[in-house]
Amino acid sequence: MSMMLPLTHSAGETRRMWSPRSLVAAMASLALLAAAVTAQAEDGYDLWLRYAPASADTATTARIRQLVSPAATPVQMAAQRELLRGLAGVSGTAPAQADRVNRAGALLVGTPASSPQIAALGLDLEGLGEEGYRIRSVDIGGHAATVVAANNDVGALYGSFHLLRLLQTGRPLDGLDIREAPRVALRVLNHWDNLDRYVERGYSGQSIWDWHRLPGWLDPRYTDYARANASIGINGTVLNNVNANAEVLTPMYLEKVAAIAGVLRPYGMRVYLSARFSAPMEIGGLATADPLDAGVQRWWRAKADEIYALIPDFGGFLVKANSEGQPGPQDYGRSHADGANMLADAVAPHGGVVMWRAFVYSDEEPVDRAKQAWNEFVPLDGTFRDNVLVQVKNGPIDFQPREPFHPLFGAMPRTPLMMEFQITKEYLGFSTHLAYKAPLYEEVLDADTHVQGPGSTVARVIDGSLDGHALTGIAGVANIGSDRNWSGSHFDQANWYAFGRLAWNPELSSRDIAAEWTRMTFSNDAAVVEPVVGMMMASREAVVDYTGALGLHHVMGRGHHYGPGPWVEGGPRADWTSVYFHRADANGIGFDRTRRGSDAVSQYAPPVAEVFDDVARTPEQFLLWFHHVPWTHRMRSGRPLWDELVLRYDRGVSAVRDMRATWADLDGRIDAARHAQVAAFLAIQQDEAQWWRDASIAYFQSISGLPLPAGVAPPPHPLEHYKALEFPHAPGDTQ
Ligand code: BDP
Repeated sequence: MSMMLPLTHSAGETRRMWSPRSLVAAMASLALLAAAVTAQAEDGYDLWLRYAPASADTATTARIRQLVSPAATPVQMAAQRELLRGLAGVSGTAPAQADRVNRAGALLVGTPASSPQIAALGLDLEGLGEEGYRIRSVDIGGHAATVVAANNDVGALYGSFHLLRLLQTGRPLDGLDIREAPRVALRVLNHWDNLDRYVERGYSGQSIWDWHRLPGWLDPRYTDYARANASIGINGTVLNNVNANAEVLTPMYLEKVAAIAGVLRPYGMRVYLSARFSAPMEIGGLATADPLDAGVQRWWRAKADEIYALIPDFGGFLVKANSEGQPGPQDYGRSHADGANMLADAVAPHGGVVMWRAFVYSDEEPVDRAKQAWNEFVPLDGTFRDNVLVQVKNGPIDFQPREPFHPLFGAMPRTPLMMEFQITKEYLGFSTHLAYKAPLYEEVLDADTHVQGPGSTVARVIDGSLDGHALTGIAGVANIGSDRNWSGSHFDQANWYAFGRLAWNPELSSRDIAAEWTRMTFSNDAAVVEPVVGMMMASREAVVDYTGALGLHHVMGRGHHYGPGPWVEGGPRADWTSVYFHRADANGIGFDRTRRGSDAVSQYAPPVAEVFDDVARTPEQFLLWFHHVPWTHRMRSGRPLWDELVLRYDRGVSAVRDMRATWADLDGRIDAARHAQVAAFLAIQQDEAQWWRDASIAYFQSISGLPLPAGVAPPPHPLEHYKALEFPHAPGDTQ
């Protein structure tokens, strides 16, 4: 669009400019320009850091008229830049900058070391550690001021983002007395990004890491990525896929990694790499990768020294070993602890850690896949080095829409266990389905392992308080890509946001996080916040319902995992089929993991095991996870299982219909571009929810042979139609 308004200042032009007709034209042009600017600004790129002007009902910002913040270090400069940007955005004018507070409405930011005025306040900063902060309303020389104080620069940076969040969400700035410190030490994203920029299980474009142009070109996106992560307290990132390519450890790539580290460092983020266990052979020319071989140990030590010479604050290694075909210590008859400890010794002199994944299972084992990680790792408890964390997926299978918590939580008290959540929605509709995952995270974190009596929650295992670990961590498999809106859909940004917030404090409520995110991302208008939060909070359960409720799991399409595939059977591995998991036959459905079945229940502490072992006490949401029951099994609703399952499929579809209607009503309250894309995606979701429902009912009915409950519509196509659908180019499949 070109600007029609004449801009020259000759008298004639000026007269023409103000004639009534041209004035109308000019106003129309301005309106168009404004719309264009807004549309451009509202493409989702700014995430929750839009810093939109505060609306009248949230005018809290008048108070900040002066900014006093040091800018002597890169971290201090990052905080100051963000504050200037944010304050200018929210209040419409940039605050005056000064060396000291000398007027009312000042914001004072820093540490006792960086700011004499903060030192003079004598605030108690004990217990805040390296990353915590306080935000207080104070009086400085008769001037009302807000202070963000921390022990370290990065704490002040986090506090600055907190303050900006208060402003963005319209919270009053009076009487503030906030004390925050992260409950978990390592809050880390795991990118499943390959070096050719393909993202495994990625649904938002290519990898943001532009390896080919690095280190010469530092895409400004890296800085915005760091800002977004720092704003929610994420302090680390693993740049490459767990199905790792050893090349990332070669000098050429390490130089690129160092360049990224340089951009992230001012935002308190460290880089980590996924290490391929066989790297000494692939890029080191050794004949073995045996962790007990002295040459292999030397190779890794030298590699660690080389990395730390380039990146002094390198975080360490993430390792997927002896899992799904990846190399590992068991190739040499060694244990996971042998492998992890060898790498741990290499990075220990530099303060690095090893995050060793517990996602291991083998189809050569006849044992229930859900039991294998526990069997493998529990005997190793106490044998890992101090700088090893064992990284455990939230559930025992694989990021399904719902799983019970992983039985390893609580079962390895002498080892720091790191949580691994998936942010990308491999099993929850890729990026087109609206599924807010924080309720899933919350459900797992709040689950009670009972290992040390009631209250032994998974959150307390993760934050180290249950077993007294200082080294703690939580990882999220990133949903970030090169798409303009980062996450593929506007709502998927909320999953990144919520992951960070829960990693900082696993006790936050998913609903509060949703409200916070909605206010910053869309609007502070209650007429937006309430319905949007309502949609978000219902969304994950809707996905559970239309993909398979009551404890069904792993019933998706083969390989790419797109769409329904409850009929999937055969192929290379039984534990990659659906029939392995649902075990439906003419009599009933479900995986018997009770003491009479695979006995997976016994991997939980006795009070939990007893509940899961007892069909009458097992929460119905896990019924078919733990029990094989007849189709006629009476549910708490009084309905037979078959009817209940069918009704859940329908309930899921109708929940999506409701979300769509709610969103349609928000037309005009949300900027047009984002509204339109969400609306289009919800339409896709509704079609696909219907497809899931129809295909699943067609399949399970072919097994149960039972009629549909009265009033339920039959699937429009025969089962063969659904089975014949193929999606050879569905995104994200393993390569
Ligand atoms: C599964 C994914 C696969 C990953 C694997 C893992 O389908 O792409 O490599 O997990 O976590 O969810 O290692």
